[in-house]
Order: sequence, then C-alpha cells, then structure tokens
Amino acid sequence: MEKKALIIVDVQNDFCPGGALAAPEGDKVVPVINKLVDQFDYVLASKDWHPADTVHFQKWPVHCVAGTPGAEFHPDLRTDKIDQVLLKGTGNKDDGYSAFEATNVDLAEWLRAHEVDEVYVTGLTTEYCVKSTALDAVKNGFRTFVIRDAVRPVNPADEEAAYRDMEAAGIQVVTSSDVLQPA
Ligand code: VGL
Ligand code: ZN
Repeated sequence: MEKKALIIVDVQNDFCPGGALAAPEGDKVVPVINKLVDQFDYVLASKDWHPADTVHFQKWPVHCVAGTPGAEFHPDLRTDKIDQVLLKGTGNKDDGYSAFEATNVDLAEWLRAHEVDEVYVTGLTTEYCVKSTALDAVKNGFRTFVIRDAVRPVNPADEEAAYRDMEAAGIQVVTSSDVLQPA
C-alpha cells in the first residue's frame, strides 16, 4: 500500500475561460498537471457528466452535459497517462461534486485494489469538486494532498475558506515544485 495516485478533477471546457461555468484562469492548471502526470503510479481524471434534465441545473448554469463539447477535457490536457476516467453527477438528482461519487467506477475500491495510499488532488474547482473529492479521500483513509498551483476556484472570494476546510480535515496543501522530481 504505497502507491501514489494523481486525481485530475473536471479539467473540462465548461470550467475553463469561455465555458459555461468558467473558473477564472481555469486553463492555467493544464500545463502544471501536464508536468505532474509522469510522477505518479496512477493517474485518474474525473468528468462532470450531467444529464440535460438534472436538478443540479437549478443551482448552476447548464454545464458539462454528457457528450457535449463543454464536457470534453481541455484540449491541451495530456490524456495519455490517464488510467481511469471517473464520470460523476450522472444522475438527474445527484450533484456529484466528489470523484468518490463516480458512477462508472467505485473510486475508493479502485484505489485500494491498486494499493494506493497517497492521493494528490488537482483540477477544477477548488471550492466544489476539488474540495469534495479531497475530503472524501481523507474519509476513505488516504493520505491526501491538494496541489495549490494545479487548482483554481470558480469564485476566488471562496478560495481561502476552502483551504481552511481542507486543512482542518487534515489535507496537506502543497505546490507542484514540492512534488516534481528533477528529470
Ligand atoms: C463543479 C459546480 C458545479 C466543479 C461542478 O467541478 O467544481 N462546480 N458542478
Ligand atoms: Zn456540475
């Protein structure tokens, strides 16, 4: 049980500038994540993947409808190292903020089956899906890290509160330079 997994949360067109629910600078996470993918035993990537009629769209603008261009990964994201895609928010009553709520794979079981003990969370957005995923990783017993320069909030005013909640839960906030080994 000593493998490390990188989880790339929702680096999809709709969460990037020009998208339906854009995080300002959301696209800035892409080059950072592209450098990180080589440093992990496993790479997993979630997609927010909603039905058009979900109740989730009573709280949010329509975004990441399954199969639409807005739900695709950002075109510059390196996908060659992704071992498992996680589809979440797929029900019409389900927000699916956490990648641990993916409906195509049980993420906690997948990580245990692959002997992962450390989970590093990156992607979009800091205060919703990144935070929910990281909190669930802790609840499931994984040593959990959030890579600060590889995440962005949808609302920058809520960013610091999100970090406080994560640190209070025992999540370690690091930067990509802490994780990257010299080549
Ligand atoms: C997200 C709001 C709604 C996220 C998803 O990926 O953080 N935020 N759906
Ligand atoms: Zn959503």
